[in-house]
Amino acid sequence: MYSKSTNEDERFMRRCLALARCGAGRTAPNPMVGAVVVHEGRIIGEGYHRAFGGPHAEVHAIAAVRDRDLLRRSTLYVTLEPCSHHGKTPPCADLIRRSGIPRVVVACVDPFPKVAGRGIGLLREAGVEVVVGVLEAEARHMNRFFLTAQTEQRPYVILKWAESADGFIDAQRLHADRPPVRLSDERSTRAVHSLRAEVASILVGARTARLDDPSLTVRHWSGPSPVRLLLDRHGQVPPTAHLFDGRVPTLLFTSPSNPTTPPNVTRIDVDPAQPVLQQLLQALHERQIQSLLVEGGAELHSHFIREGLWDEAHVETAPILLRDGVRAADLHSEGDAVRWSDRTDNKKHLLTVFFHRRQVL
Ligand code: AOF
Ligand code: ZN
Repeated sequence: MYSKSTNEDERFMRRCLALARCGAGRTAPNPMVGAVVVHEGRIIGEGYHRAFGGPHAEVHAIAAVRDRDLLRRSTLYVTLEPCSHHGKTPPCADLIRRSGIPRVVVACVDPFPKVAGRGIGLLREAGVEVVVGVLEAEARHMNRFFLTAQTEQRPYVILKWAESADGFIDAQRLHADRPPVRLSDERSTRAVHSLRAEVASILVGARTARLDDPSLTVRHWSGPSPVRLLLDRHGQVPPTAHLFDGRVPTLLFTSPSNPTTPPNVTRIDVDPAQPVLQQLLQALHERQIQSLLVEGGAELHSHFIREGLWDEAHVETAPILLRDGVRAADLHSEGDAVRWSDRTDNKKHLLTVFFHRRQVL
């Protein structure tokens, strides 16, 4: 049974999306999910998935309804298809069926293999009217890390770099003796740190680790620091680097021929004869790491772009002339972005976001 959504459906789904976001940072590797129960245009129960392993959004929303008789005349709104499997919790589709709720509005189907349409199927078989696709784009964007892990079997990859007004990055490649030029300002640094707080892992290459000695922690924003990743096939980064300070877990991707292992790392040997980035993404996927922020350098970015292994790029353009370095335009053209949007945050910095062709949006 397919029926149409209404403006009212969108209004209540928007509330579900806001509720879902309350779980941000605590649900991974599970999705963020929000739900409301509506009776005659009024919300009578709401809830969200609060933390990994805990009750699902639908359970909280239905439990919050005081007058249980109203359930038989209510609509349940939920940002993700209700589950049909026995996981850490029993199936929500069963709970909904038993509660007598006659109508369910869902934002997007759950591609998780144990669910994948079965939740909706169970409800329809039980005679529940199910509407799918209300504010679907918003719901998919919110859970793009979770969804990419399910459909692509790899983490969602975000590339991030800053370039000069004349289109260069990494001037140190040519002038290793010069001190690094700071392209970011206070405001864009905060934006980067807020992005760091959202992702599960951050990667840099050996060159960047050596020249910039980054900590890759979240300092100018609140939130947990992601797992740090270093790709250093030949062991070029000194053991005194910040990445090895033990303050946040670090995974080192290197080759078996590298004789040294720096302190405070989990070492993962990659086969140099096989595609390295694919091995790296596979290792992250196995650890249920669903998002990766690549912070450079230029060579690492262009590898991800050339292999089509990215989903989103955050490019900051600074009002500085570098005059030489690696041409950022090379990354742009390799990126072959199909959709882009930009916004001027202030007169100085232009933050540009590209989306990859295989976007999950
Ligand atoms: C959630 N929260 O609100 C919904 C989810 O191991 P379990 O039992 O928690 O099941 C996890 C799966 O259930 C998850 O991957 C997703 O497919 C589905 N729906 N999960 O954690 C929720 N509705
Ligand atoms: Zn569930």
